Amino acid sequence: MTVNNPKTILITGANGEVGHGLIEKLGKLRTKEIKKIIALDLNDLDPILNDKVDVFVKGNVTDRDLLSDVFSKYNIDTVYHLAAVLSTTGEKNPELAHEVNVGGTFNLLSIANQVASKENRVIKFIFPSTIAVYGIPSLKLKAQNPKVKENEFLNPITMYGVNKLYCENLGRYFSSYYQSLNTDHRPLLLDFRCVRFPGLISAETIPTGGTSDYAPEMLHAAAKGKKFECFVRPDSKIHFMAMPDAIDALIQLTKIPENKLSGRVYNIAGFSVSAKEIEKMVKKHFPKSDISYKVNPERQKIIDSWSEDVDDCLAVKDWAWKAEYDFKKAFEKYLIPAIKNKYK
Ligand code: AKB
Repeated sequence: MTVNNPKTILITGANGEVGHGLIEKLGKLRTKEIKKIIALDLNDLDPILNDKVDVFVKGNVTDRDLLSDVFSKYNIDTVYHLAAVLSTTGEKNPELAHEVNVGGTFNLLSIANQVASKENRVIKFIFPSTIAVYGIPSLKLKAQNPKVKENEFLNPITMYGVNKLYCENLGRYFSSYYQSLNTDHRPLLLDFRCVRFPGLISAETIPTGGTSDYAPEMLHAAAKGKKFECFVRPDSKIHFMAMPDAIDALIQLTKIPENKLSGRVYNIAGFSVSAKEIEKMVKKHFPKSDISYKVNPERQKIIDSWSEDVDDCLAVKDWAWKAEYDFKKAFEKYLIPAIKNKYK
């Protein structure tokens, strides 16, 4: 069994928020730890990323032939499968969400698994899941269970959450059980690992199609001197993470030896805050910001069903996970300086 070193990496959904952050970070490791970065996206690559990737492939993760072609051309040993239709867009078009989120993930897992088995080498498959896999039935239960464990409340109410939960299990299946009844059952070489991201806040990019988007949208609107109407109640509480921590989590999880992992799906905690607390923090730094509330009942229902915070002791124990940024530090040391610079 061989593991290539340095790495040849495939990143799907390269133009997305996490794609931007990951390519920026991994781009700096090129030549040392990384041989080649292959980026894939539905749309032309954001020009800002052009010189950080070696190969760009324009295409859809639902196109199995295209993905097979990419795997046969390049000696890929690590996949970051970021392409997804997020929760709000998914509720507007659940069929599309299923096709991309489940169909695309199945294609990649199954092709990566075939290649790993045929070439007798390990392929790591890093998958961002989400707190949307949780579905807490009432605000009372949400308040009573502020820190949800990986195996609790797994009754998602969005297509996106349903898709991600299923794909976590697909990843586990391909890594641990694939064709277990086959008589010539071979060792499984697909190494699937997954983190459940909370709402992410980046200073560089603005998300599209998610439901936790009110937090980054509020901040970016204030920085641009624009009004913002928040679509959830001020007391709505979920947890968030600064983008650099999200990127670090993916990279840390990739590097940890497989025998140190007691599971394949990990909660990771950032900071748990209400929309009102975010508003206050935004106003502290942009005192002229104009923020009001007009609740969208459907999006509110989604946020109410997501956990307020998570118990991440498994990630802490297995790979010493710790977010660098708490709420205050995320704003003071990362978001505010970077965003002021961006819109100056
Ligand atoms: C969304 O809001 O859909 C995403 C998520 C929490 O996974 N940001």
